[in-house]
Amino acid sequence: MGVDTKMPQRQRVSFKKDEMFASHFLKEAASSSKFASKIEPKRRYDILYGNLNRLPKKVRFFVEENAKVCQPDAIHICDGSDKEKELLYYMLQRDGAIKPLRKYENCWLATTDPADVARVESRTFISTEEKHDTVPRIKDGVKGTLANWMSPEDMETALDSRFPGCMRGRTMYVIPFSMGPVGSPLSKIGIEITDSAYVVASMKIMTRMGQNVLDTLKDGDFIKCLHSVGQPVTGTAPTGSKYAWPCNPKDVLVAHLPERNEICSYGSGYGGNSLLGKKCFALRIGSILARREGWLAEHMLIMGVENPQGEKKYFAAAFPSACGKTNLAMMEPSLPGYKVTCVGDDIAWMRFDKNGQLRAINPEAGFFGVAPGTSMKTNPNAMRTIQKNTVFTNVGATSDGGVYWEGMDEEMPDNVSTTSWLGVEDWRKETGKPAAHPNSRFCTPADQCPIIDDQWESPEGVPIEGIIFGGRRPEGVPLVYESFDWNHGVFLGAALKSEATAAAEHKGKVVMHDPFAMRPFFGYNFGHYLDHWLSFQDNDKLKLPKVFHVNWFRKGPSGFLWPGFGENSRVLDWIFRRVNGEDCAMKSAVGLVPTPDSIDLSGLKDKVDMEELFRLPKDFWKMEVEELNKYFEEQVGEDLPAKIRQELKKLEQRVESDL
Ligand code: GTP
Ligand code: SPV
Ligand code: MN
Repeated sequence: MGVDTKMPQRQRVSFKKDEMFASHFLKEAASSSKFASKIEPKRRYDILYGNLNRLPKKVRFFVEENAKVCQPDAIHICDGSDKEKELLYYMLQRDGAIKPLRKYENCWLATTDPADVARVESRTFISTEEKHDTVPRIKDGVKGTLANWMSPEDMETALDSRFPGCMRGRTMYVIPFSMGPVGSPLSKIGIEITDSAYVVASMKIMTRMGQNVLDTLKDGDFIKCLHSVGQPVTGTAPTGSKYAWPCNPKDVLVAHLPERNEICSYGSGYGGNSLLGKKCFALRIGSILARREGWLAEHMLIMGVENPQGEKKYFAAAFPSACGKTNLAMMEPSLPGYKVTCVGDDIAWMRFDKNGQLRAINPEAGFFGVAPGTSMKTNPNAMRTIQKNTVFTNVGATSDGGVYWEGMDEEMPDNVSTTSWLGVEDWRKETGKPAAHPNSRFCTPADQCPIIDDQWESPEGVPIEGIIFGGRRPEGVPLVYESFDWNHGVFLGAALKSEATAAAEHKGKVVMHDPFAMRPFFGYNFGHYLDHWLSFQDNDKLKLPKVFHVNWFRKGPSGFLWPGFGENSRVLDWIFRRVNGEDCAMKSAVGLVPTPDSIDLSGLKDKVDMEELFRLPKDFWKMEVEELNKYFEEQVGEDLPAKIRQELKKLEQRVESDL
């Protein structure tokens, strides 16, 4: 790689030089800062890159305040330039944090500490003055599963015992980033402070990052994101020494302080724990802003679907983590004449425009996609996307400079060996241990996707005509059905369940509730969230999209009943026709299901047992109703909107009378 090995000139700017400026803000900070007692006003910092003086005042104050607390050796203010990118990758490689993958263009491999491989839901908290703003009021003795609340006092203690001095010996990076196209009325700005260069490199891919964001921000407000790997080092990274992924698994804390527009994350350098624009900002804080401002921040892909007649519609779909969003968003339809384009694969920010049309933007600029299971057969467009400028984490490495993971489906020549994500050389399948961690991921720029939608960066967003919910349901839940109306659609979201996956620390394949695929990502009380969704029904100027539920994961004796992936286009075709008002649905106990033969199976290679795919076992649904009732009563309690309770009652009656 053509890296300029000359380090940037060290500008020796110290805080002392700006004492008047700093002391003014310090005084102001003293009363409000959560770390006030720990401030050491005399410390000096090297500014390694960028210019503190040119930062907007509020950003500069945020940086100075946290520099005094975290006490890094140096500060690097990101400008998002190519030069900076080269410098970062150079340093990461020099320190052993990433290795080049010579088979591809500008691709890299990082492997983490085996204890830092996924989101840590049990250590993720939201702190508000009023507990009820964050979690539903439930009975004493019941463990809530819809967001973890922490009191501001406990949060103060938790933060105070972690952040002071946490960046000693490290460089503090300042990342100005925009969620959504820079300058779009739907976009929001954040500043992430981090001591991980890996996080900077990832944020550069996942968000719009750099000087242009600061230019747009001017003196406006932003979401304050503070991140530390939580492992202070003394002295600088020993060049050439064996690299150890910095983290502090026993003290992980992912904290949200919505009343202060702050996110503070400590101890993990991986994924949603550390790329704070993603789940922390775009979903948890985002959902709070959305409710306040009358829009929706959702864990949804956004896709364009063009039918053989050339008519195009956009859909948004919410599936829980590792349940198929990236795959659906990039699918290569098997049905002739259909064309799919990708707007986003994980998060949708949606707002009704003045004509009552729901419009969505993808706040991200990259894909942080699950690697295992991605192949030329399942997701060829993802495979094509990741051939360049991609950072892979926790996948296997091949001796010819490539990557490897379970389900990649590629013949390996005899003379090529694989090193597993844990560093086991000459790894063999027979060991029974995977070459790649099940939550290993690729981090890749969205604009490299060959089917990226031509409107994917449109500032006003794309028009959404259907919302699709889905999860991994091995039993009882049909391939596709449609809600009777909006309220029933909201109920389908509320009742969403799925088998646990490796995206978080859950063990085993137990079916868990994951309402709206947002269980780990709600920023506020789920009961209030339901009220917000239901409220759109009251405005008759809004064109409410149709709502669907899909399940690619129903199982029979010999595995999945439905071939999935590109064949899911057959289900999209039915959904498309329903949105166009075609008479191809009939009532069932659970919702509107396809009339016989209305799902196009032409050209399908293997026979599919459609009867079994759509069977509604009475026992199963009776249990489902009972279990949902228990869940809503225990977990949402008095905060459950009456309309949702009514929908459940209606489902119960239909199950009793129709099945
Ligand atoms: P997050 O990034 O964690 O939010 O995940 P995601 O929802 O984007 O899931 P993704 O598309 O990465 O898929 C996760 C896993 O499910 C991969 O191993 C896929 O191969 C598998 N998968 C996706 N779609 C299908 C499908 O239609 N059928 C089957 N059987 N598996 C699928
Ligand atoms: C998810 O878990 O839903 C992800 C991966 O998209 S992470 O960014 O780690 O949250
Ligand atoms: Mn996700």
